[in-house]
Amino acid sequence: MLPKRRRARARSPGGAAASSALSSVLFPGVAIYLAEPRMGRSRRAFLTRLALSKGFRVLDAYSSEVTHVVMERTSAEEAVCWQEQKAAPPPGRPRPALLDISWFTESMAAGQPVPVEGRHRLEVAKPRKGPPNPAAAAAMPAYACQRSTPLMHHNSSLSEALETLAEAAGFEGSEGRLLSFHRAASVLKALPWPVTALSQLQGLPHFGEHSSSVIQELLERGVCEEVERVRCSERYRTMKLFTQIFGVGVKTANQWYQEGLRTLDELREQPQRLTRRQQAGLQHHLDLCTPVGRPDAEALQQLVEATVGQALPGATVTLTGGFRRGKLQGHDVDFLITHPEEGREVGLLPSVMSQLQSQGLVLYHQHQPSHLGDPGHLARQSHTMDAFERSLCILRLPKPSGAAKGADSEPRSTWKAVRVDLVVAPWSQFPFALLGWTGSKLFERELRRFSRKEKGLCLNSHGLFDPEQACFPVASEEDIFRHLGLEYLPPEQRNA
Ligand code: DCP
Ligand code: MG
Repeated sequence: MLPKRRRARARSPGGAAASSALSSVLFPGVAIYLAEPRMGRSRRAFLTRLALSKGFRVLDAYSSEVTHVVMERTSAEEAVCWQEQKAAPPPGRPRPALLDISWFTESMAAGQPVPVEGRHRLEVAKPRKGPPNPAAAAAMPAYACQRSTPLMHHNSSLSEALETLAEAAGFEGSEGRLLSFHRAASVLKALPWPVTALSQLQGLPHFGEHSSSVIQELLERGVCEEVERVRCSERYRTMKLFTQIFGVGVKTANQWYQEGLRTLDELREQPQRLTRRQQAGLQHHLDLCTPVGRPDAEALQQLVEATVGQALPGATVTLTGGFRRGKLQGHDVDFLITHPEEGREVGLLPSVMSQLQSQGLVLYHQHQPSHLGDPGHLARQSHTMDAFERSLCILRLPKPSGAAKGADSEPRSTWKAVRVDLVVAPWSQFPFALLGWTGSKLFERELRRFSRKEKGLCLNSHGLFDPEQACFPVASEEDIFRHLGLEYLPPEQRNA
């Protein structure tokens, strides 16, 4: 611990650097509050500057926005007492994690928030029999859009097990089971405390017999046999391998599996069977299955913004998808482009693409024209496809100089392939497009199901429509939540 702290201290910047870093929050899903009692004011100020300089958000006052409370030389009992004196968070929003300084120093050394583990928590020293607040279980709303789901939560290993079963069900085409497991996993993500006993699941929505028995086994034995069996199975591993290829869905992967294909090399031997997209996906597979980090997403944002700004001054580029929800990594980078004068965005994307191509940055792209003019398309209910013009690309992202050489001085590739989606929305539909492209996928499905079942309205990435297909006028995402009678959830609380 100490060496890490020393390293962190050695790297700490002066006051000027710290204040200039205030504007560049790299981890919007994380809001730190350094609790002072044992820390002392000057140490707190020092740690604040350090965190700000590394792109963390540090709040000066305790509020419902705080996600991580960090304490030093404080016992679990004291920490819990301290928190109980604070105002309870609004309904549906979890209490922040109470963490020892070790989480903070490790995160500073890593240059990003490290996952919260049991050893960081100040609660674990004082295990409880039931949930800290039994009313929380009863009050857990059924739809993911009615509750906050932060990126970092208290039940990762349990939710990951259920998500493996969800994924495996999806591979078998069993949509119902896929959704059941995903919904149960998502409830765990929203819980403000770690589940330590099966009884704590009582009263929680979406916990049927199957999901409950998986959790029971995990709590009692540390592993679940069914999950382990699935993870090791040839079927799951092959389907995962194939569906990770750009342009390959469950249907194609299953067909290949049924034909006895098992490896990427076997696919490469039959290029005539592959679409152009799949060929590009296989060609750049190694890069594409390496997660894209936030710095890469930001570099791409600058590139896309510069190109779009040159092609059409006044047009805006918004980073959406997982990165907007505060994720540190993603499988691709999603951008939404618009222009405040409706209609000006028409024709923009082809000129942006040819500009990128002339710079040699496009390894693959497929342009899909807009279907916004198709009759009846706008009010159609679909959780995946919208009618916006888009370009699904693989871009060539130059690596920062210095990254091009390995420790052994062997020259490495100076660039890497990254999946990028560029989507163009007309200004009037932009809030719906932004909401639809921010995700998570389950959050979107739940929001649309809530609109339909509870409000009798159809929500998609183009609008919110009443039964006569009239669209509600909106100017922001907040307006959409308001029309639906939902409390607004910022993107970093949509990690359902
Ligand atoms: N989306 C959509 N229509 C598509 C593709 C995606 O409406 N044809 C939505 C679903 C997601 C969001 O856009 O909510 C982003 O899709 P991704 O698949 O990129 O998902 P994430 O960005 O959340 O995940 P990752 O971090 O792995 O990229
Ligand atoms: Mg994405």
